[in-house]
Order: sequence, then structure tokens, then C-alpha cells
Amino acid sequence: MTEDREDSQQAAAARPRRSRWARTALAALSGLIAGFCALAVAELVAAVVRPEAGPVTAVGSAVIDRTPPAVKEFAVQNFGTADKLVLQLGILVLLALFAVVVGVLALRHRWLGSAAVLVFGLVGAVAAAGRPEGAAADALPSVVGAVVAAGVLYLLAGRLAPVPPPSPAAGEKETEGYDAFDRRGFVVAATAAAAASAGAGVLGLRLTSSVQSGATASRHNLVLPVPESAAPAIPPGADLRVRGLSSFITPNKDFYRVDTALVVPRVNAGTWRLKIHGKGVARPLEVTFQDLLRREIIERDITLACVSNEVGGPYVGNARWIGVRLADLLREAGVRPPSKGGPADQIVARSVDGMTIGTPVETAMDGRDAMLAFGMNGEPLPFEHGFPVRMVVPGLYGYVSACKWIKDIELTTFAAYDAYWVTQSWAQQAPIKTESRIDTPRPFSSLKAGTVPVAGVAWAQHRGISRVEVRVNGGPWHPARLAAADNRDTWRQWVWEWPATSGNHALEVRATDGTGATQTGEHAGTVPNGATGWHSVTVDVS
Ligand SMILES: Nc1nc2c(c(=O)[nH]1)N[C@H]1C(S)=C(S)[C@@H](COP(=O)(O)O)O[C@H]1N2
Ligand SMILES: [Mo]
Repeated sequence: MTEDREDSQQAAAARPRRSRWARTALAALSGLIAGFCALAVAELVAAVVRPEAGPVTAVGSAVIDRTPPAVKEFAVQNFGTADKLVLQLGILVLLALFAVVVGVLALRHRWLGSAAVLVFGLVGAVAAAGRPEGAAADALPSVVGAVVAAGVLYLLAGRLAPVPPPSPAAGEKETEGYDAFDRRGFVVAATAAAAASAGAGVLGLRLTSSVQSGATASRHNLVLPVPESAAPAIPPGADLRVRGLSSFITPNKDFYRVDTALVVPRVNAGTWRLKIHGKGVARPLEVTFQDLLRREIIERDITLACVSNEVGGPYVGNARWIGVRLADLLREAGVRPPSKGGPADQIVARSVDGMTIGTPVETAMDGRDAMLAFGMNGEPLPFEHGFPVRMVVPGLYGYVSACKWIKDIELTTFAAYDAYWVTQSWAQQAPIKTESRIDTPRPFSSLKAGTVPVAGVAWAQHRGISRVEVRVNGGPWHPARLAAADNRDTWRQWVWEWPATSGNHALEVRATDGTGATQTGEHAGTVPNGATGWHSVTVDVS
């Protein structure tokens, strides 16, 4: 035996093990490519069907729908508005892990790998079509994506299959453990699949953004009308301008945002329609944005508050809204409130993203300024806050009144229909509870002894605020100085000059509303109809 021959025999013995590892790694890569392909193709189809029907968004939304309120609260408290990003990244990581497993599975069982991809597609399809208002077509992106990806995986797994060993030449013994595969074929197929998927994905994103650019242009080109019924000027003393205190008007960029939308809907005002129909609607209406602009335009300052706001929490904001009176439209449609013999006691507002929000007809028509708003603080509604049109009802928590991206209003009864949040264990009806918050000093801050302004906001929409009191370490209540009141639908600032002495102190605040009722000190969580208790801030004075 020559030296030469010995070398090549050793090489032949080493090759199988090395190529087995290479095959497994490439199988995992095939899985990832197939997963990428599924998502990219699905996004392309979703661009045509509905951007929200893409599998990651659909599964994410389905997860949000099924998350118990306590967990949802946890996510909101810990991740804030990043909660949705965290959720989507989580889904992507899980998908990638699954893709690797399926890729390796396909190495041994080609059909099984592809079948597993189809099963996952089914999960996306059910999630998309099963959303409230989800249509059968919403299943398409996931289904098409999964079918194409299953094909790609089948193809790639085929390239990794062992090719038969070359027949041994006469006199040589059979090559043992021969484990070669079509490397070139695999590289070509994998590159082609990845490139085509990237192309499909980019095309999908382009399509979606071109549809959205119509909406962006419609918002950009909207010139807000001059309201026939303007809001009175905000009294000069409404903003105390104490450092650390929330400004009286909350700028749009700082306004809290609470919704279930993983993708902010971008609706074109030019093609927007609102239907008003249902029980006791004598004359069903369908209005365009131009129709709204032809009505009496009103402008009002209204403070919005979220039922998920903990005592002392950030989910409350005050804005100047422009729009039309909801009651005007309802009357035009022939709707009568229950007190005037109308058969419907609930308005169900539906948004383009399938949200349903139930509001009492009686409240919407009792003379308060319930609005269909399209202007917010001097600009068209930001997309995040419901462009082109949203509801705002003074005195009711957002989840029972403030439907964003509204497209449909149905008159029905509370007995006949539970809106989205009600199915998530929140109360059917929820007037805003009297609340107050200490904005400054911040919790756990270190202060110098002397006069310290303790300041914050208090709200009891549609009842107004008549008194705010502060106490230190459970001592006597001291009346705070109230800022000038704008109107009873807005929050009110307050300040108390505290003669602070050294030590650790707990500051507490409570408000009294316009009816004379004082905010309860009894602690209640946010579910089912809003938190109660006095906001308390502990500080260290030296
Ligand atoms: N379409 C839609 N509208 C919605 C919601 C939503 O999830 N989807 N959330 C509601 C809730 S719970 C609140 S508190 C307000 C918040 O409005 P904002 O995000 O403009 O502050 O919107 C309401 N309208
Ligand atoms: Mo809310």
C-alpha cells in the first residue's frame, strides 16, 4: 500500500462524519429559509388582502385577545408601549426555533417536515380569520405562505438527501458510510429560495406602504375647518406652570396611547365611510368625510382617561378636539334615546381593525358634547389616535366611548351584545371615577426642607372638580389651591405649598367633584370599572 492510498482512505473515513454535521446544519438553515419564505409570501398576500392579516400580526393580535387582563396589565406596566414589539419579537423567536426543528425533521422525514409547516400555517390562518371581524379572506396570507414554504422545504430537503455512492471500481471494496449529497444543488436552491422570498417580502412592504401613502397624503392635505362652535379660550390661570406638573393641554406626541392594534391602521380620509344603522334607526346613514365637514363643526376641550390607569398612573390626557356632535348624526338617523321611547340602549362603534366599543345611547344624547372628532390640538387626528375619525364622549372611560378608526355605528341593546372589552371581563358601562394625581414631587425624591410646591391634576369629567386636599403622614387635610377651571369635562390643576420639615413623609391627595362627592380612599384595582384609592407619594426631606 502506498502512502498516497493510506491518506485517501483516512479522508474517506472522516468525510461521512463531517458531512453528517454539515447536512444537519444545512437542514436547520433550510428550515429557517422556509420560515422566512412563509412570512415573506404571507406579507405579500396580506398587502393585497389586509396588512393586519399577516401571520405575525394575526397571531400577536390573537394572543392579545386571549391574554387575561392581569397579564395584559403586567405587560403594559413593564414594557409600556413597547409591549407590542416585545410580543412580536417573541413570536418571531419562537417561529425561528420551530423552523430549525422542522428543517432537521425534514432531513429524515421529508413529507413530515412539509406537513409541519402546513400545520403552522393553519395556526396563523385560524388566528387571522378568528379575530373579531376577521373575514375568511384573512386566512389567505398564512395559507399561501405555508403552502409555498412547505414546497420550498421539500425541495431543499431533497437536495440534502444522500446521493448514491459511485459504483466501486473493480477490485475496490464498497465505500462504507458514504454520506455525500448534492452540495451545489443545495446552494443553488437555497440561494434562489432566499432571494425570491426577500423579493416577495420587499414587494409586500412596498405595496402596503403605497396603500398607506394615500392615507398619509389624505391626512397631510386635510385643512381643519374653522369650528362654528369654537371652544372658549382656556382661562389664563388654568395652567399653574409649576415645574414637574403636567401641562394643561397634553401635546399630541405625549398623549397616552392604549389600543390593541399591532399595526396602526392607516385609513384614507378620501375613501372613509361611516355607517349608522341598527335597532330603531329610522333612516340608516352612510356618511363620507366630506359629509361630516358640511355639518356644524364644534371644538371642545375634553380630558380622556383609560380604565386601565392605576391610581397615579399616566393614562389620562387633555386635548382640544374638533369634530361634529354624535347626537346630531344620531337624530338625523332617527334614533331616539331610551328615555324618549327608543328601543336601543347601546351604541356599538366598530373600527377598521375590528374593535367594538359599546356606549349608552342615553349618555351620547343627553346634551353633553359626545363627538365624532377629526381634529386634535390643532392638527388632524394623528394615525395613532384614530385618523380620520374617532369618538370622544366626556365622562366615560375610553374603552366604552372613544373608538378610534371608527367605521360603523350600530344601535342595539346591552342585553343583546357584549363589546370587545366586556368579553375581556371589563364592565359594560363605566363612567369615569373622580381621581387625583400628584405630579410633583416625584416618588422617592430627596428634597430640601422649606416650602415645597406639591402639585398635580384632578379629574371627574362632566362633574367637574370643586376641591382638592393634600395631607402629610395621615395628618389633617389641607385645601390645595385650584387652577382656573376650563370646563367640567377637563381635568384641573392644583397646588399646595408644603412647609416641608426634615424626615420621611408620605403625601396623599384626594379630590371632590362638582356634585360634592369626595374621591374614595378605598383601594380597588382597575378591573372591572376603574381603580380607586388616594394617590400617595413618599419623599425624603433633609
Ligand atoms: N379601535 C380602537 N379604539 C380604541 C381602542 C382600541 O383598542 N381600538 N382602545 C380604547 C381605549 S381602552 C382607550 S383608553 C382610548 C385611548 O385613546 P388614545 O390611544 O387616543 O389615548 O381609545 C379607545 N379606542
Ligand atoms: Mo382604555
